[in-house]
Amino acid sequence: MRRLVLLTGLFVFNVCEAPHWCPDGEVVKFVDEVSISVSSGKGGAGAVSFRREAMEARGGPDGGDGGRGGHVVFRVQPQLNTLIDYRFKKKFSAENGHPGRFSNMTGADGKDLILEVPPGTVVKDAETQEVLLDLSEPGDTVFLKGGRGGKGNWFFRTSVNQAPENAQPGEMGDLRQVHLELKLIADVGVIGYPNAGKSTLISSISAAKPKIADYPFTTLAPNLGVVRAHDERSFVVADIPGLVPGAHKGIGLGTQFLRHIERTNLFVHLIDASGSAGRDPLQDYRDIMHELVEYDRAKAAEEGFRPLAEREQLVVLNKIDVLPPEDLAILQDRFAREGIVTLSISAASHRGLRELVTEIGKRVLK
Ligand SMILES: Nc1nc2c(ncn2[C@@H]2O[C@H](COP(=O)(O)OP(=O)(O)OP(=O)(O)O)[C@@H](O)[C@H]2O)c(=O)[nH]1
Ligand SMILES: [Mg+2]
Repeated sequence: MRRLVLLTGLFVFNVCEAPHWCPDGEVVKFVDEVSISVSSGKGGAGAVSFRREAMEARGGPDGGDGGRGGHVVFRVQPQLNTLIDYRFKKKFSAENGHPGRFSNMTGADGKDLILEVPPGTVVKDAETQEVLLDLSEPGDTVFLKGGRGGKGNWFFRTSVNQAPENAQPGEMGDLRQVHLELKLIADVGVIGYPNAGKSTLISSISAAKPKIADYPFTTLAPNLGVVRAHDERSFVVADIPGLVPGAHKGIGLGTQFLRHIERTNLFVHLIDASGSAGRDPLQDYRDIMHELVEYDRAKAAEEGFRPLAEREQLVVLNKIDVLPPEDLAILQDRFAREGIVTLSISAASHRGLRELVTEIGKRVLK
């Protein structure tokens, strides 16, 4: 179920419906994968040509060589973090070499095909699954060489055959079906109470289709969506199962899922502003912050651990479609008086999502 959705001017895609669950406590990794066919260019043909000059009736051979076909090159581009560009176009070909010409002119080489991929991309044979390239460091790797250009008839002249009429055709390029795989780590983690609308948000800004329902703990494992911001770059958002007071003591689903966003620098802290569950939204915010602080306390001794409560957060009031504007203004003001800047959205009706995605994009991609 992969599809393209045009949403308030943003292109948004799905990556992978089934997160690859990783029970050993590592950061959950999701796999972005695509199959494509790539071909290098055919070499240009050598030319058969003879000099034609005013004072020379029978000029010698002067057919030049054909140019080399374009190579297929994988370029590791650190700014990329998904394989989103290969989701729809499936066939990629380098340019063929140009034929040789008269006056012993060599044909131009075909243009190389440069395939930009994020670091961590593994290139496998689509059929055998054999790993062909493991691309982690920035730089270029020639994957398929272009065919050699054919020799022109100038090359074949000898003392006994001074007017050869033969030239070589260009060598064929290579064609391969490959499977690209990338393990993704979320750039943004969506946290909040159960039913805050975390899965609804991810389904509205990406093509991921997590289960959504009006009961708590609908989400039992993180969901992942890839969002493409309007500037053509993309980022990965993970929806974390809901937290409740006492989660650090194992209440509800506990805080076990927070480990999946330990390497995430930005959180969207989503709050049900409608108060539909009978709770106060500002208190919801404090409750979740308290759970983060408790989580941090338990992890403090771990080397390299960076407290979650101190990470950058976008505090987002959701479900504003069912909140009278004056109540929303009062709520925004209550947060503001505590020094908390809020954004307001309706994940269900898409209000404010463009601004939210732009804001996330600015912070993640800066
Ligand atoms: N009116 C309104 N309802 C919303 C909005 N966003 C989500 N909901 C509803 O809120 C309920 C919970 O939504 P989910 O997206 O499943 O919430 P969640 O935060 O993922 O919940 P858990 O997975 O249980 O933690 C569903 O009934 C949604 O339809 C919104 O913007 N407006
Ligand atoms: Mg959910």
